Amino acid sequence: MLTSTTPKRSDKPAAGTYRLHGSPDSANLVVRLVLEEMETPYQYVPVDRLRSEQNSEAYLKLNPQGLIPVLEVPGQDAPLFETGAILLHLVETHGRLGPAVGSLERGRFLKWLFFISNTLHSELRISFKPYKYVAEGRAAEDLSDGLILRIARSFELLDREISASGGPYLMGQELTCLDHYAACCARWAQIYRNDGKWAPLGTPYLKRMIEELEVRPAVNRACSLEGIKGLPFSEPKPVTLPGTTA
Ligand SMILES: N[C@@H](CCC(=O)N[C@@H](CS)C(=O)NCC(=O)O)C(=O)O
Repeated sequence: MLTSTTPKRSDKPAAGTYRLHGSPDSANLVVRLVLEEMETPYQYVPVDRLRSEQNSEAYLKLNPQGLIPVLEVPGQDAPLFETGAILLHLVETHGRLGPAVGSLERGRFLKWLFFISNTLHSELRISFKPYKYVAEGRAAEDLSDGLILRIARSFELLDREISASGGPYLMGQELTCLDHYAACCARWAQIYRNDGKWAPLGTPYLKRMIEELEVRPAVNRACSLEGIKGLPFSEPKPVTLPGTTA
């Protein structure tokens, strides 16, 4: 639930209010989906990627990696970065969108959260910007193409897990933050640099899951705040606002 927009970065966080730093359709989308799903108030602080604001002195104090998102959390002694860590913190704080510590399903939830964050999301990022790792040109194209095969395999594993859990979600009947995170990865895998190289056609359980998510009011709210039009996960279109992931 968005409370206000464009506060200055130097403002102190209002008591009890999260501050989400992001840019349209960047990894902050995952955090925004979860905050909207939890109906938790937050302020959104835009980071202008066109002006490389994520590398400004002020932003590097929030995340020394110069990466989006950051969530400032009242009551914590430092801003949070890393999407997976932010999700885990929100789940634990609000007792929603993930099984409780000590529950039977907790380990299963954790392993898929770390899988999405460490493997799927990481490989997607590298496939988008291979030139950060190898020379631009043939080597970069080969790296990106190789990763797309691995990413397709990761989506197959998620598909199998949804099937094994009985669906419609990764953890079975309960919606968790895993579903929002996986759906965003499916979105990004279909657009941006890898356009046309992967589609959720061979993963019917995953496809059905992302279609279920698309009709949720929280998803509609989050996507419209990110400038995402149409069906965000099953028929994604790149955002055309300045400062997007592309
Ligand atoms: N491991 C990080 C990855 C975050 C990430 O890759 N953020 C991208 C936007 S989607 C970013 O900030 N890119 C800016 C840059 O590379 O300069 C996380 O999970 O939060």
